[in-house]
Amino acid sequence: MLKNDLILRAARGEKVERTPVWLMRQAGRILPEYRKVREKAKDFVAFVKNPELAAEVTIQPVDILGVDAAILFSDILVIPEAMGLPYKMIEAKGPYFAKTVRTEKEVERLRVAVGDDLSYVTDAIKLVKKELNGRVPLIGFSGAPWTIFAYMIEGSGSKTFSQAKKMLYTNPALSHSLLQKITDSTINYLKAQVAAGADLIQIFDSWAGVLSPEQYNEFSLKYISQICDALKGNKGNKENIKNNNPISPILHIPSVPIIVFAKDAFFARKEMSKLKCDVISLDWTMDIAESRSLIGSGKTLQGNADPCLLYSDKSIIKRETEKMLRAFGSKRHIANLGHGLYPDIEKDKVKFFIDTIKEFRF
Ligand code: 1CP
Repeated sequence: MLKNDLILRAARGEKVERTPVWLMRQAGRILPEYRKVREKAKDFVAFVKNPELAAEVTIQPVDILGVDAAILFSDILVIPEAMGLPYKMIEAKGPYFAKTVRTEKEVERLRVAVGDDLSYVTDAIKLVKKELNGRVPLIGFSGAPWTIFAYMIEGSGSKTFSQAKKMLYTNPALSHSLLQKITDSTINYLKAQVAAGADLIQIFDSWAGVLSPEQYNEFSLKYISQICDALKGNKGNKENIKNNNPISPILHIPSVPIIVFAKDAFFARKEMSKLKCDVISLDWTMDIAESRSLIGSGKTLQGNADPCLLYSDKSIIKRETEKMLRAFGSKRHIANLGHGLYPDIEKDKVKFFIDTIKEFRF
């Protein structure tokens, strides 16, 4: 039993006493305590693969910042690695893949990941759940297939992801077959996370904003939709079994709330309202009232303060945070930032932002 289930209730549209809050990248470099644990691992990938260390930094923001949920410390890039494309995290630069995928042969060679390939993640989830002992829910996550595809083709981060987009234009059939392999892997992975104890799931589509609305429907939303369907009611599962797809046959996992975060995809908000997800996460460029009217009242909204707000004085943080809470209203809102915390934001300001939300009453 969870002692604090505010986020789960808010996600399902049930009554809450106050707006719940957690922050993207709360388990990260803004905490000196995180940096200390990180030093114990050889590098970022070794850190992610160590369930004890991953569990420790997952719980830190619950103890130190007082957030209403933990998010598993891991990375979206564990999926390419499980499919056969290992990555490195280069300090101050970001991810780097020695091998990328550009040809039919290279797509064929990739495997569909199954839950067991990522047992270091499910082991970390089990440790976190034990250690949390019901204090707050645990959020599991994955990248959206498009965002994972973008890293696998590009081989690193990019401002434009022009190589990944080039593949969409020059070989849409190959693009679809790679996206399908990533989607099947992601479904297996998320099911394993839920089976291990994740209480809700967030899908990060960090590079949604480089696509046109039409491309977004065809190359991203279609696959996010398959993931939502497979996690809810196992519809995708039955279809996959019928079509002999290599999807893992875990049929009985609880149906957990799903949050979809598509950064910069202001153009897709109406389409996203048709997904079988419970929560849509907004970035700070998306007007709150307009988003509510496009998405309707059937979903919870999450977000959407600009992380840079947390560089300001406390009086401004308080004023802007309360303005945001009023704009979302008392129903169906989970407070968060519009994207992850930046590493140089002061921990004290982050705590102040969280406390402002927790103390606010309508
Ligand atoms: O050494 C470090 O500490 C590196 C910083 C770091 C951290 C703390 C990276 C490198 N990843 C993470 C953890 C992480 N990544 C979490 C943990 C939980 C939490 O939010 O607290 C999560 C959810 C992610 C997800 C992730 N990784 C995304 C999606 C969210 C987003 O930020 O848009 C993406 C795009 C990545 C790739 C990635 N990992 C790390 C970096 C620097 C990047 C982005 C690189 C780029 O610019 O393309």
